[in-house]
Amino acid sequence: MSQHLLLPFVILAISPIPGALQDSALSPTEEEHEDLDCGRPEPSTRIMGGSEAQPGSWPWQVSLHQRGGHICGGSLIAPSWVLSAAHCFVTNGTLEPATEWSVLLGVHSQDGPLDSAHARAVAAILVPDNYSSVELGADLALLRLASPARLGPAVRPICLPRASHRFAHGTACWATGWGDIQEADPLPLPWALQEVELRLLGEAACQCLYSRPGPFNLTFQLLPGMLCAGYPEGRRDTCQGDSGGPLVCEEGGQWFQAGITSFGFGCGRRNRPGVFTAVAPYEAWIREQVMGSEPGPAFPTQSWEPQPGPWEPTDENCTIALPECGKAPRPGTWPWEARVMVPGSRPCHGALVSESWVLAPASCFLDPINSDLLPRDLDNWRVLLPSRPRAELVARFVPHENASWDDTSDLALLQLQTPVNLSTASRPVCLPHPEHYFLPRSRCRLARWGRGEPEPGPSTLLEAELLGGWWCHCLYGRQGESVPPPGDPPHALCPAYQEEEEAGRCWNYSHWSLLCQEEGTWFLAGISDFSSGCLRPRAFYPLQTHGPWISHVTRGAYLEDQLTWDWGPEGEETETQACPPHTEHGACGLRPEPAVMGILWPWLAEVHVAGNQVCTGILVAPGWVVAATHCVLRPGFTTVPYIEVYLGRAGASPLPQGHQVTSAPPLLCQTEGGSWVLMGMAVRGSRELFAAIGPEEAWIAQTVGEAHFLPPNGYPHWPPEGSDLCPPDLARASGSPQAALLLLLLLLPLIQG
Ligand code: 4AZ
Repeated sequence: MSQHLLLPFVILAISPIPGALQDSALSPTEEEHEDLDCGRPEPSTRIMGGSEAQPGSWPWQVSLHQRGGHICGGSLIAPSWVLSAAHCFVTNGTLEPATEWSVLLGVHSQDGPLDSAHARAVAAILVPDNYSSVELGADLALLRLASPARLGPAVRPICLPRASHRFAHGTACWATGWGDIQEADPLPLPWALQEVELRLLGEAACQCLYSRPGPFNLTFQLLPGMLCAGYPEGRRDTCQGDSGGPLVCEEGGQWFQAGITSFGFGCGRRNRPGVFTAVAPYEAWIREQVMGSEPGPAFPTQSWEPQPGPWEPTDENCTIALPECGKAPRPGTWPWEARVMVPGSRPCHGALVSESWVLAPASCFLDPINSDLLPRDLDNWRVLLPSRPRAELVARFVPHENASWDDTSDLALLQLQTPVNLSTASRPVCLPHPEHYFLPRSRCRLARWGRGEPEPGPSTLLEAELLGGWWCHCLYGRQGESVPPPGDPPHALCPAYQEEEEAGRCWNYSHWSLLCQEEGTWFLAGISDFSSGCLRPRAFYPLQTHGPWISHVTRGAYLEDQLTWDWGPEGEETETQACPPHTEHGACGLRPEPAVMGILWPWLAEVHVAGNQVCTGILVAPGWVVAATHCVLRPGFTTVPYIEVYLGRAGASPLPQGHQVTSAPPLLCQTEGGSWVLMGMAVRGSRELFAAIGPEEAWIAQTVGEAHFLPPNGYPHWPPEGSDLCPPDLARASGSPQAALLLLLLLLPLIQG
């Protein structure tokens, strides 16, 4: 609620104006009518995604104040009556005292002079007996004014529909109010009344949209007495602070109030139109409450039978709106890729986040010596977007206020002088809402960011898979760096990807952004800095905490709700866990240095995948080798690539140029009897945590037939801690990441190296 609207002038104006009753005498024109004239703004005059209204164009709109601030909207329906929403006045099941409230009439800007505005005290608030909460309906209230409003050009009542009144689906109606312009983004000064055109949605169409899991995975059952207005694609909507205000539709030159702003899931979200209390079904209740009041509200008869419009499908199967952001023809071809060119510096890579705004690291535009902003002659700045023939001009540069000292806020927004028409070649990337949860195992990609270098090898090197928050915390902790335990929102995102260190330098010792995919839609999930060097997994700063800042500045960035909710067999990763114990050399005391040349483990296999990648396999039977799935199957590929297996030479000979070595070492432990046992395969992105082989015993036995297993409970011998073998907690330590193993059937006589 917009409690922040503390208007000094209101404190003076809210007390009933002496002589208000006399002031309220109807104008001669209005006295001539038997019924109250309603729904006609002065003929001479004339929210989210809306615009400022013409002063006086919605003369029935009132502002309801409590303790000097605007809380809700309302509509004048008769000189002494205002219609609003019950939830504005009921807290924890208790109706607030009428004396706390005042009604501001004829107001446009709540910051400006009071010109045509006046205030009235509230004598009574009436709420239907069956109102309990917004989701259960009957969200309406009547306010009886302590003295009648003074009607005039800026203060007139709206017409109410009779119970039999039908508003055609698809009708363009208008909602008005002083509410937030986006979620958690209050209307800025001068607090001028906003209007937005919304289309009435049929009950079936609205229910269909709300039956699809959306924000917070929630669905909602629309009830009789509710109506929906808005658009499947969202973006235009009412928001917090608009509640109680009217949704009005014009019929034959007269405006009728079809709805009262009640609630919605967020504001302007896709497939989540605003929910309104339908006014027509409450004709009898309203008449009953205002009985005896002269003049009462007007319920004009509907002048025409609504015909189904051409837009209205006879059978309302619903059109779910799909995301407009984050669609890429193929990974790596990013339609949001923006290069910012500033004279005298190298191009800076950023991302298009709306039709008019590009997000990029602020550090591109900071003086590296003193962290001051570079001279800002925006005239010479240019932005290159994919498939746009000409460079875009830059109109505004907005760095994040913490950009120069906080790496997690190293962000700046650049406004283009001319908005781009979105197309398949140029479209924004989706940004996550603060409550977004990128599921472990999400498919991600690294993308160039800032002055980052391009990757030195094939683009498959940029593929990544997200680790769960706990693994991120545990793995990082082992490397002397701290990543806090998973939080909400998360503190870090850890993607596991391939990275080979070249001459002590890792290739991505550079800025990167992290794109993560959900249902084929790409989100800008995180950004990295240089500080983490070659540590694995690289921790990325989540971008979701910056969603509100980006929306606030851009007023139209594509924030998209979480699209994937399948937690997988391991369930939600929120309960407290403990990191597995580890020794100096890691969970199982593996030596960090590569195997000494010349020592050949007879079961080690070199698995060559698609001619350019090598990972380790283990011979478990004469015709079978076990390898980690992630070595062999690349994300997105459904077919098995061409694979060759070399035995008896693992690590012995140098690899041909251009081969990438995938880090997936097996974990071998020795039994008391001296035999070596394959205990696990390293999880992606780690050399220290292992997916246990044990749980896969049945699958391996069934597939291979002839593999040798330890007898039940035949655990290997565990030497004392500190030695180079496994600590007893291994079974627990290695059990959590899902084992992802692949058995390779060796078809041909083995190629001896
Ligand atoms: C509110 O909290 C509110 N987008 C009003 C309308 C909507 C959401 C919230 C609909 O007052």
